Amino acid sequence: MASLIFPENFLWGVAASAYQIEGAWNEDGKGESIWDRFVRQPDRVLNGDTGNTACDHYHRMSADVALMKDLGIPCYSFTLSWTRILPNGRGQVNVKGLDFYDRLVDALLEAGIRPKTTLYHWDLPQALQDLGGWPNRDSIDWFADYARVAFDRLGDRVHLWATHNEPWVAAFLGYGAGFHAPGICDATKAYQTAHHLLTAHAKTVQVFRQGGYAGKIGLILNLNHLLPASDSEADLAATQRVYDETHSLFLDPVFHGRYPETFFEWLGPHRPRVHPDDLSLLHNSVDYLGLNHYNTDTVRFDIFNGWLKARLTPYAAPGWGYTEMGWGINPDGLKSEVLNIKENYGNPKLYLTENGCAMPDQPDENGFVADWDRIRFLQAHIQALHAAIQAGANVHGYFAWSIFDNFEWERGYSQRFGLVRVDYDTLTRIPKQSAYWYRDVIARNGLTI
Ligand code: IFM
Repeated sequence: MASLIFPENFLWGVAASAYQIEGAWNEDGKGESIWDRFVRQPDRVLNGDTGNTACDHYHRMSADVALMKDLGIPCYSFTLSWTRILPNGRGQVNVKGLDFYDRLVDALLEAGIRPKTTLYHWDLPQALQDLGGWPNRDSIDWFADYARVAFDRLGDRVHLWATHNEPWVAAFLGYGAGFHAPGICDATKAYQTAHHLLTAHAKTVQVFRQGGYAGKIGLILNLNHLLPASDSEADLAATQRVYDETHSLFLDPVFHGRYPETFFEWLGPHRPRVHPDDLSLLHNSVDYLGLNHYNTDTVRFDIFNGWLKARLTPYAAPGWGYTEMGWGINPDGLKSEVLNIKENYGNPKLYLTENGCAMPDQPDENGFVADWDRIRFLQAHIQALHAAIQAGANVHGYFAWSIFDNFEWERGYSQRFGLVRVDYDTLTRIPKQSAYWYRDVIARNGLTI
């Protein structure tokens, strides 16, 4: 047996997002978001599921925090619902909405759990979508103004902030492929959205820094690992294009102050409009980078597949298979991604802000799930992260996705990522084996393997 111990003060946590767990979609003055609208449209979400109730966290918040305390969780990463705070996205503040997050932060601190707060996890106010949404350049100011309201109210107690979670998803699944709200399929809008999300992030960081709020602020990116399907020139070039869209498009402006020019040439008419000052605002606009990592894909040239002319196929490493999402498991992919950030982007301070898996959980007669497959996944990824740290990566924390089973977007409730099972009929929470296993990892600050 060997022990893999993490650095002192390494931050262990769990993550969840507002729309996926809160429910109470139209209570206490909350406004409509693009997801509230999207789920009501036919055939958008599997089985017609909605986040109307989700895990009912809005009403069960105190008990949920108590459960996290029991499970020994040191940090809880949650997101704010923009329309709970500003029902129309701007203008009138909804006091009851802000009060909810105020109570949540107080409850966490009281329980000895550090709050980590993300401003945007895909639930744009519908009123702002009606004005054009993220493709409208005004979205930069809408977002920064909303962020200021959140900083003013919570900034005395929340000292770890993120602007966006996975802007690639918001831009390309929301405005490009249309699988996510607002369900638009338009490549030009998708790339413009990516640029506006980034610039809104940078402007918000400027507000944070100039406002003298205490703490650190970062950006969270989903970086899947990519492997070319072969050494052919066509597959290598296709892999580079997918890398550029998922990685360089977000990392280059933040860490190098530029966009990937060759990729922008490839985009031709879809190339986003960038104002002269945007890149200087973006350069060095994070105190830390959040990395969400789940899976690896191989990439093959495919002339018929989208504007990138690339086809992705899930890749599972030898001895591993696929999760319920169909995602390929390859723990080494995590190590490669972390080391890529270290080597090519200046070894910034990094948190592994999401990692986990949907598995075919089988509850026993008491609702208990002995999820050894999830434990094996988590253990291997934490081990890979440890190896990256040993190789010099500047990693400061790990967050398991997710504390609860929850609403998995277009797949509804069909996918269970939680350390804690949620019975959707009774809304009872039942910690799985993995929750107790993770409690031990946290207590030891590492793994025994
Ligand atoms: O559930 C999502 C989350 O909202 C963003 N990151 C990936 C998770 C699993 O798909």
